[in-house]
Amino acid sequence: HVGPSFQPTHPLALAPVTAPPHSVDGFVREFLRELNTSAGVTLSRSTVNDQYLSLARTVRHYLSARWLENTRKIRDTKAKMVGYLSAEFLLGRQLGNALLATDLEEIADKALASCGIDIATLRAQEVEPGLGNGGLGRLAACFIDSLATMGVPCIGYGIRYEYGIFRQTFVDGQQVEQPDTWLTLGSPWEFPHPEHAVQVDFGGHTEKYTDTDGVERSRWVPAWNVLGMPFNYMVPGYQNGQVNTLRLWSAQATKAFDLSIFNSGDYAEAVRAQTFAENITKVLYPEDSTPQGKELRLQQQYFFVACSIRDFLDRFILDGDVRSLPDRVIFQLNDTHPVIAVPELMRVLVDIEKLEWEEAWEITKKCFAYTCHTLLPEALEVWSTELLGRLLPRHLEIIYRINDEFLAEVRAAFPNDEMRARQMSIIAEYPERAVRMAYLATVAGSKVNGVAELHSQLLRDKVLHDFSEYWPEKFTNVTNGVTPRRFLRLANPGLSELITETLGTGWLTDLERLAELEPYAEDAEFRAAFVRIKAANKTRLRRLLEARDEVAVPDGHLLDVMVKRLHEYKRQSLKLLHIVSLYEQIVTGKLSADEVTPRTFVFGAKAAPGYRIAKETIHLINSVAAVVNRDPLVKDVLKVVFPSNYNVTLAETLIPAADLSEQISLAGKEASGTGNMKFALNGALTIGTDDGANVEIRKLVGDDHFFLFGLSEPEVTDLQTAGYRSHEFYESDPQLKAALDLIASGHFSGGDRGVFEPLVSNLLYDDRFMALADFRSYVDTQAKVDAYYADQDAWARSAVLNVARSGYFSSDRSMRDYIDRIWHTRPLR
Ligand code: Z57
Repeated sequence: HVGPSFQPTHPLALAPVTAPPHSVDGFVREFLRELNTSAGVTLSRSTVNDQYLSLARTVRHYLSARWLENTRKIRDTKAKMVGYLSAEFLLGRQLGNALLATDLEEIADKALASCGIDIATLRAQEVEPGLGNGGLGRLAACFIDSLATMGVPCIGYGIRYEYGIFRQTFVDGQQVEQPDTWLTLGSPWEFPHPEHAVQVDFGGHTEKYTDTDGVERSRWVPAWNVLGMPFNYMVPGYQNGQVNTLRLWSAQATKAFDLSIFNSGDYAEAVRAQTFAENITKVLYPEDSTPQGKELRLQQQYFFVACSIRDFLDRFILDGDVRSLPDRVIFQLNDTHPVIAVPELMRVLVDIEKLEWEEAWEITKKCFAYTCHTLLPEALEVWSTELLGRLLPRHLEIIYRINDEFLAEVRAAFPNDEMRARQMSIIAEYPERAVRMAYLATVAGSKVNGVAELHSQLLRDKVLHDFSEYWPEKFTNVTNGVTPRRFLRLANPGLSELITETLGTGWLTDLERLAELEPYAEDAEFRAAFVRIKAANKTRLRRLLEARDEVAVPDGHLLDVMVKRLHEYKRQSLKLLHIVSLYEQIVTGKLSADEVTPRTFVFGAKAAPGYRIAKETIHLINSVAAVVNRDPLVKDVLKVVFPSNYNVTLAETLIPAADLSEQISLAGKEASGTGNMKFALNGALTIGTDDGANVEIRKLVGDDHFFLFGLSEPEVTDLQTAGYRSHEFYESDPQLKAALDLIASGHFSGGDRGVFEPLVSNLLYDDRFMALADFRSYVDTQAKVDAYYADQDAWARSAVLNVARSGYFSSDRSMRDYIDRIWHTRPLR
């Protein structure tokens, strides 16, 4: 470690780091140097992987100079930073984004071509870091992209899972999970920093003692520990010379483990201990919105936030004055996963820094803000006090004290209202004593936000009602957004070029400027160009799916796409009932094939491995696809495509090709949705319920350019209260009955009625998410989609208006809202 007294004498060591020359020759030289010195091969002997790794490292060199400078500036100016704490960062491939950020796309193309290499082959070699499940993880990735682009100092803190989200394959139509070995071919984007490793303690007990100042204190006597090894990733802003940091933690065994090896003489036992430590960051939990309450998961959560808080203090609070912390950082809690950071900061301030409890609490409250991403009660994390007390005894003590003081306040404000105090308690008593992490976050956070207008309102009215009554000013909304760099410029270069030809440059970092496209919706030539681009994107998708999945996507179809995690509340089964119904009507002659608009239905979805109904739904989609796709009666009219392993990379080809975006969750269940924004931005029309950010999309693009259907949230609540019996909808709608009966008959399971019986029964006798109640409205609206699509000109006009009116959904705007309403940080310079 080089200390402050280190005085370099060579003049080159004193000069700032410089990037290689921004030219084809400069790039070639750097690339060949990487091949020779890092990969250790000559160009003629190099493999595609050697070339990809060398290309990645070459691009990295252009960024690192700016990165080092940026980090220095943040430290010197003591700028307030955002510390984005998230158990997931679903980054997607890095190469394309790095080339775009450095404005090296053309140069790299030419440089590699001159070496006889097609850059597309190298791009395809990259395995995306899938360190997230879905919306929440991808949102974190969009946010750090926007902050870098806006020059706002941010450090993302998360977990470097050795295995990210599983690779999905289908065997006989059923999902089979394979480990995601994303690191095996090398990871050129990360910088390991063993010198910044941090020790994290676990287990043991607490004890009272009298400190040297005579004060009675509590201290933690932990039983075991692991080492947190940081890996840095550069987060480049879009062509602005700003590079922020994402720091992901990996668990390793500490010296204590090594010592136990030496002492025990039991080699196998000692290695087992090593493995035990490294297990903590071994794998991403694949449940999206349904926490399993597993001990290892709590270990992951504490591990990464303990590392991150220690790291922030060590690297940015150089004078050791922890009282300045609120001026230096705001930790944004991405859902409840990092909420154990609250008692951890209290522990550091009180037990280690020896601050008074009251002062520590004032600091802690200023340092955190909490984003809630759900409305489903089963998604709200609780940790049993038994487990928490066993793994983190001191933290449990701290949580109890936070709760005692909070409840004393509540009781003072509402005397004789013990029910209220009990309802608001951070500690739940039934079915077991447990810590409600969302309540802890709400009590500790300076702000609590939902992720779309409707969601934030429902948080205030329902999920956190008592808290919003008590602290109305604490609650706010920040509607989600998506980064237009990845999801428009990189994913849809054709449309991006058309926009630049029309508006000039600048729109990519000022997305509201898309509004200037509005008049072009009336311009036949512009519409024709738009339609050509959509067709080219479909061709690109067709080629990809042919190569990737050996499926044929017909030409000239309406492309209807539903891609998202598989979840009952998202209602993939409703989409499926529509398909089965169309099929049933055509096959039985109730509907003539030439009355329906030829459509290709695309699904992409992973199911949590333990989520039975979700997995059965995947099986049913594949089974329906198999039957529909080989039936000559619907040939050329209906096609169902379900490529396996939907991920960010596939999304980037799929979304720009879509005509119709399916956003059909039961109203009041989808917190926001972000896929909905990506589709609209790429000129797909939405068929959707009045849920999450759909509400805002519809308001902005206009009712004439959005297909709304289904119950509203208040109607859902009323129907629930009145008593929902899905069976009645089945009985009273012959079309719905016929579709469900066809599935129940075994038609899609080789005559076996048992295979999909649980799914059918679930819909008929439970249907928690009211798919049957919304069926009629859905299929009627789909008929309107068909009719509208027949008017290609009107459709294109609406599609262009969707693009023109989606500027609001840039994650740059979300970041401005966080800054104004929550963080109060400023860009550098
Ligand atoms: C997750 O991806 C989301 C919520 C969760 O509670 C968990 Br756990 C994972 C999603 C919501 O379902 C989406 O509606 C939302 O758009 C996304 O988070 C980002 O806010």
